[in-house]
Amino acid sequence: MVKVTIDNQTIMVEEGTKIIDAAKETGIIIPRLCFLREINEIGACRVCSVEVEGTDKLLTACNTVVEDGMVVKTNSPKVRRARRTNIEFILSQHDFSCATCVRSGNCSLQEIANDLNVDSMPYKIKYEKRAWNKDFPLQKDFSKCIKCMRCIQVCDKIQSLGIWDVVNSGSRTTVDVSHNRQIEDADCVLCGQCITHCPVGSLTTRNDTHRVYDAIEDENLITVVQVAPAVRAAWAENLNIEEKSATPSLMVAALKKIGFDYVFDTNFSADLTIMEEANEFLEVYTSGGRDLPMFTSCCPGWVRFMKSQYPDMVKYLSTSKSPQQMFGAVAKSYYADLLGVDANKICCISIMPCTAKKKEAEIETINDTEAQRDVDIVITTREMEKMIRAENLDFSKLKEESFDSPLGIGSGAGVIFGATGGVMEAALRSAYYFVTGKNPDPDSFVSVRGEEGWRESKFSIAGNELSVAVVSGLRNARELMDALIRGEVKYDFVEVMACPGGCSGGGGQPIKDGCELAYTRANKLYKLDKKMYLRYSHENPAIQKIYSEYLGKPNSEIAHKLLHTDHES
Ligand code: HC0
Ligand code: SF4
Repeated sequence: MVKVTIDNQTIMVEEGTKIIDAAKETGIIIPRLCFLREINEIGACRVCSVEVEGTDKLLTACNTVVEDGMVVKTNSPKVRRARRTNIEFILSQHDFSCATCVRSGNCSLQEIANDLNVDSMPYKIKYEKRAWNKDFPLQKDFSKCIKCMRCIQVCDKIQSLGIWDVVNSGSRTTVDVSHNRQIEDADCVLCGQCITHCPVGSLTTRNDTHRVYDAIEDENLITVVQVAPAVRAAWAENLNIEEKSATPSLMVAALKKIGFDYVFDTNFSADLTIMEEANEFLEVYTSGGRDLPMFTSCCPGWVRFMKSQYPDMVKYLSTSKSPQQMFGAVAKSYYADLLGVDANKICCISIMPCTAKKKEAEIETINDTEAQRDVDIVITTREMEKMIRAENLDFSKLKEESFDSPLGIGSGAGVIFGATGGVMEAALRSAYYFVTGKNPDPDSFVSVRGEEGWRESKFSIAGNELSVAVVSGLRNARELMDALIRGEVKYDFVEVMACPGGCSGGGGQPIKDGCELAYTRANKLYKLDKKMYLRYSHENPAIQKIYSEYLGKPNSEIAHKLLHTDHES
C-alpha cells in the first residue's frame, strides 16, 4: 500500500493505482475526455491534468501511477486554467454547431466545456473537412473528430480489426480509415463499437428516420415495424423515464403514437430462427463426420467478419437467416396473405440495437427471390429514441399497449437472444425437446451465460454429448477461430456475437459515455424471460400456427426459400 494526499485528504491505496482512481476513493471525480478504462489510458486530451507537488509539469491523472507520499491537487487555479486551455484548443478544431449535432445533450466535450465555464473562444476555429460515403451505415464527420483515439483503440483491442488510424501531421492530424482505404473496402464489420465509444458526434450511424417518416405518411404503404429483443432493455435509458415504468408495453405505446400501422416483435422471428436453426444443427450433428462446428449466423457483424477474415470457414455458418430477415420474409409473404394485400404494399421497418443490421438488410442474396427486400428500413435504438422524443409525450399519461398479433407473439427464449449466449440457450431448450420429446427445465442451460468473452459448456442430451462455445467481441472470436483451426479446441455448436456482451451492448444502443451497460441490460432480458409464461420457442402458438398453415415443417422447401440464405453467394 502507498500513502497519497489528494486535495488535503490522505489515504492509503494499493501500489499501482492511478491518480484518477485514487481521487475517486476520496470522492473526487477528475474530468476526463479521451479516457476509456483499460482501453485508452493515454492522456491525449490532457483534461485530467493535475498538479503534483515537486513537479512543475502538470501530470495526467488517467495514466500516472501514485507514488508513496505523493501530494496531488486536482482543482487548483493552475489546473483549472490548464484544463480550460486544453478544452479551448480542442474546440478550436471542432465544429461545435451543437444544435444540429446528433450528440447534442449527450456529448462529453459539450459537458466539460460547460462545466469549465468556457463561454468564449480565444482561438481561431479551423477544422478538418473530408469527404465520406453518405450511403454507408457508419458515418464519420471529420469536423467533429477530437483525435481522442478511442475509436482506434476499441477497434484494435476489442475487435482486432484496426479499421482506424491517425493520419496527417501537425494541425491537420486526424483519424481516418487505416492504410489509405475507403471505409467500404476496409473490412469494417459495422459493429458500431467505435460509435458508442466516441465521446462526441464524430462517429455516428446513418440517419434513416426521414425514410421512416416518409413511409408512415405514404397512404399506399402499410408500415409494419419489428422491435429487436435488446431494444426493450435500453430504449428509455436517455428518455427520462423511471426504470420500472420503462416496460416493453410502454415502448409499444410510444411507437403507436409515432404512427406505425402494426408494431410487432422480433422475438417472434427469433423463435422461428430457433425452429430452423436447432433443426439444422441436429441434422448436422447427427449426420456426423464434421470436424468443425456449426456457427450461428444471426449477427451480421460476425458474418461480415467471417467473410473477410476466414472466408474458407463461411460454409460452417448456419444457413438460417437472422430473425430480422426472417421477420421481413414472413411479413411480406404469410402476413401479406393474412391481410389480403400485395407484399409490395408492406413497408417493413426494423428497430435494432445494431448498425450492421442496416447493411444486412441490403445484402441482395439474403432477400427472397421475388426481387423485394425482406426489410426495407432499419433504424437503431438511438434513432427510435429521437423519433419518440419528437412526439413530445408525457410518459406518465401514456397507457401501455401490447404488441400486435400474430407476429408480436414471442417467447422468453426469443427475449434472451439480445444477450450473449441467448441464441445458444434458446436453441438448446428446443433442441432438447426435438431430441427427447420432452421439455427440459427452462433453466437447464444457464451455464452458457456470463461475462467472459469466450465461454465453453458441455451438455448431455439423451446420451449425446454436446460441446458448445459462446463468444462475444471479435478479438475473442478471432482467438477461438485460430484455436479451432490449430485443432486446440473442438466444439459442436458455436454462438458468436460481434459486440461485447451481445446485442444488448450493440453499436446502435443509447450511449452513456464511460458506462459499459451490456450486462446490466442482459440481466433485464433474463428477468423478462423468467417472468414469461412461454419460455420455449417451439411452444409459441404463433410459431406453431405458421408451420401448420404456411411453412409445413422446419427446413421444408418453402422454409428454405424464405428463411435460409447462402452466405457464400
Ligand atoms: Fe440482435 Fe437478433 S439478437 S442479432 O443482437 O439472432 O440486432 O436484439 O434483433 O436478427 O432476434 C440485433 C438483438 C436481434 C436478429 C434477434 C438475432
Ligand atoms: Fe449487431 Fe448484435 Fe452483432 Fe453487435 S452483436 S453487430 S448489435 S447483431
